[in-house]
Amino acid sequence: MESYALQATETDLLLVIDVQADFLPGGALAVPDGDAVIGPINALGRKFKHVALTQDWHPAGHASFATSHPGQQPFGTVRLPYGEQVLWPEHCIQGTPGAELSPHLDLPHAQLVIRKGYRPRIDSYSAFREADRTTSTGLAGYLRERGFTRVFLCGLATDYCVGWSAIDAREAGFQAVVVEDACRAIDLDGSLERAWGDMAAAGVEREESGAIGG
Ligand code: VGL
Ligand code: ZN
Repeated sequence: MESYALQATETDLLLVIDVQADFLPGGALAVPDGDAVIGPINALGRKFKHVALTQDWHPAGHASFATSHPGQQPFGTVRLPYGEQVLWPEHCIQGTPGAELSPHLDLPHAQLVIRKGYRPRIDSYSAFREADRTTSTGLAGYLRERGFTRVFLCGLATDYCVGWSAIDAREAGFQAVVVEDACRAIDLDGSLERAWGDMAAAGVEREESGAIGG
């Protein structure tokens, strides 16, 4: 009998972050090597009874798009009422092909798709809380009502949506484990190293998918 460092149980949820066409090769905001997450995520999915996904879901003209700020370029920053915002190429626009979840995900038992970033003036990297740090997506309440105590996170991108979601999971009172080989990063100006530091400080665990049994 194999033994694993961590065992997926009835109170664990696999949360698959933003595995959408625009973050995959050829997409508007392609994460380097982004499609490498799909195999590990599908394998993880077979270990978890409970799976949820997120979908970045912006209206056209969203405040996180460089094109919404005259004179600004993608990957620059601006100050918005809630703080500094990185500006991105237009991506994951509601109802467009770029916003679709990858057809190569094999997670037929997924139970929830949570959409985020749909308010025109607020970005939402986190699956739990928008970038103003106060507007809730409702995910914490959903998880609590269903009795989940631990969230395993994977997907795109490690240093933005995965990292912020993991930290907010901790803040909402859940255990959080980021499955490193099932994530890829954007890594903008040291953002990946910063994200791992912030996650560690928040009590987020870091694990390889091979160490997880189910
Ligand atoms: C993301 C940048 C902008 C992500 C979403 O999924 O990590 N990054 N929108
Ligand atoms: Zn986005």
